[in-house]
Amino acid sequence: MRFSILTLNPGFFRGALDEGMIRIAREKGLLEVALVPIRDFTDDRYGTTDDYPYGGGAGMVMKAQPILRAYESVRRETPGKPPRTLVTSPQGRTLTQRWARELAEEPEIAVLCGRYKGIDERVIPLLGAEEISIGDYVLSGGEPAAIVILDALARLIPGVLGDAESAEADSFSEPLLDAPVYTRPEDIESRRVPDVLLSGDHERIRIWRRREALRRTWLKRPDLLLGRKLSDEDQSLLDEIKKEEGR
Ligand code: 9D3
Repeated sequence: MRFSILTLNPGFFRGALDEGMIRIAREKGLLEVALVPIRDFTDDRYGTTDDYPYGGGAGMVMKAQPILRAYESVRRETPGKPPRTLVTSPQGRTLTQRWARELAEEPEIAVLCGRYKGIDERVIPLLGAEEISIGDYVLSGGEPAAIVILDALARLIPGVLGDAESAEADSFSEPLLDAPVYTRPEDIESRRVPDVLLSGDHERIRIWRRREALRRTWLKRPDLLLGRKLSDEDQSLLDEIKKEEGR
């Protein structure tokens, strides 16, 4: 996948691109990230990227021209089919795991990071872009959203994760919270690791983990269980949990 980031603030991404899953995907040659500094595509000597909003009001608006020129430079890099183009925006459709899985299949994505009060509205249809939000809280701009999107997609690109991890990643299509995990030592200020995890009985451990995953989901994210068909095993584990939790 080629992932182009059009931004007024390329410095934001340095570091993030060289760590974690994004770095692994890049090192494996499965992901290429291109930072496109919008300021490089301004046409006046001051490098003006924003201007006052028509109709007045507070805040500045990102100008269309530098963005359109930056986008043309992306198109020149990989002629052919246009990239799937996203614009970060609080007005966007919220990124979900389902949408991330779909986007991870694209060979080329361009993300335009919004800043200031917003982007000249005409840019969106001109780029054939989809607006994307990462959730209902206020960021100061689209750059952190672009990193979140890239991280979510990078780990879904085929070959980035090992087989075991990919199998686990798939199981988000079956969204349950994780069971608690522990590592050494066995005792920390009298808080002990649950005995079952030290038992070596893999079947008991599997069932315990499943029960605790269901318990946490039931207690912390009951919305994830609503309208979901449970296996007979899950249903009887959940019945036990409800009894234990007195609900
Ligand atoms: C709808 C919010 N606006 C009300 C006046 C103000 C505003 C808040 C935050 C305008 C721009 C921004 C900057 N946010 C983003 O660019 C952004 C964002 C976010 O704030 N939350 C979640 N996802 C995203 S993607 C881009």
